[in-house]
Amino acid sequence: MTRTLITGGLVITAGEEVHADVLVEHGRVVAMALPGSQRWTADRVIDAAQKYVIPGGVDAHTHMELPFGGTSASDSFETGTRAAAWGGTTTIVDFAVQSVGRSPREGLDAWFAKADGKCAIDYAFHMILSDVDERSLKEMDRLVEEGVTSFKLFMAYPGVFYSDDGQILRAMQRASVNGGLIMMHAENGIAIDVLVEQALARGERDPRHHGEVRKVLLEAEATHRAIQLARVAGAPLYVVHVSAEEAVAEIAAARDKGLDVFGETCPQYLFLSTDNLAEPGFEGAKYVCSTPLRPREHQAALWRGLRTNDLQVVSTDHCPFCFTGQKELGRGDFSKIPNGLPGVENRMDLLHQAVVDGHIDRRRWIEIACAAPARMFGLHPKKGTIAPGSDADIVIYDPHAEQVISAETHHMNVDYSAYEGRRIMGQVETVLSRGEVVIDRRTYTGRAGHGVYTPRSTCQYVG
Ligand code: DUC
Ligand code: ZN
Ligand code: ZN
Repeated sequence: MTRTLITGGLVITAGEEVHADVLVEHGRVVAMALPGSQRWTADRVIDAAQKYVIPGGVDAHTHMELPFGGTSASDSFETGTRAAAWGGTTTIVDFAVQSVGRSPREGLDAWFAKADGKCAIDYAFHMILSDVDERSLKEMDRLVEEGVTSFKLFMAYPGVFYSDDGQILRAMQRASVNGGLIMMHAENGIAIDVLVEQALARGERDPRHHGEVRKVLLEAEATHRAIQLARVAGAPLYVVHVSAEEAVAEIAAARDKGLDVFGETCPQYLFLSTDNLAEPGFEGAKYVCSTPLRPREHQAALWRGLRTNDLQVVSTDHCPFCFTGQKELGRGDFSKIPNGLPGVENRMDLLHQAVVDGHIDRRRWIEIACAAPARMFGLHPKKGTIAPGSDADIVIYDPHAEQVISAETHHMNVDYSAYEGRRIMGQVETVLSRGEVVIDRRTYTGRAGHGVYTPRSTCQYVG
């Protein structure tokens, strides 16, 4: 097994920044020391002078190959995890889906089959519960024991993924006992469906109306309701893809009461807005996702939430659909545009740009993109940090390189970029996944099947 030495870089973790040499053996970090202070020998030496040495990113919200809106997300586990590696992410937690009328176990097995032997980086699963009944509740216990320790429920999408308040309460009660973490898509889908119908009847058919019917108040109301249900059940709660200032306020108020309520936002809510949804022609379809993009005034509250720790995690909700042939399904009817944006390759870079722009500092960058998602979903300290004993998932990041994001150069299997033309300071140079170099000075050296399934413990912020 190769022994690798990474020399002279600035090692950044959520806890500290220190110039250090990092020694890697058998896929793990074995030691760290002041630069040049040890006479370590190695098969491979990576010079990281003038560079950052950071933990590989942990993207806790992806949807590779998700069947949705009459089509399927365009990245397979193979293409999506390769793109993730290019962007400095070395672990994804994807969502296995329980179909209505089927057991969670069947859904999980299907997702294992999709990912097996395909992934360039390590992966784990959450479980989407679409049918909360006695059988599903019993299976939750077993899934937690096996390392699928988090469960997404939807207050949106009636007839597809939707759970009513009774089902949500039962799942939360179960989670309060078995240690699972409920992840909530908090939008009032019943009310949204009424507004969709009324908008279409008025002839409002363009992509921008997607943002108008999925109202801020309906995200805030659902967030509030989810929090109260979690309190009744005595369960922790993680709210996914928070996009509205008013929803952040609900989470902040709950946290001020000392409740175990957590929030995630995504790059699209931090960097894009309803201005994108309103782009001329059908261009706005590229930006249709749920929760929807908001007016840009909401961004300040999201950045503030990330600084104050009212929001803990930035994941991508990577759910790509090509413009041609997929987003186009909704020409003339915004409600038929498949919901989702690509982004698994862009998250680490966009958040580094946020460091350059002064929204967050370097350690917070690593915390929200690596350490906190690893802790939230039971992967720490194996993932999300650089420390003796941790997996050697390490990125050599050049903070001085400049790049322009473009579909021409990205590696995701999707025909547009939501960030086309955006200038970024900083670029991933080299990536190690469990000690294997998978990106070598911007050449892909990884392989499908290197990535392994990684069972998780329960949320490390609770209990
Ligand atoms: N939101 C999306 O934008 N896509 C997939 C599912 C979801 O909740
Ligand atoms: Zn969702
Ligand atoms: Zn999602």
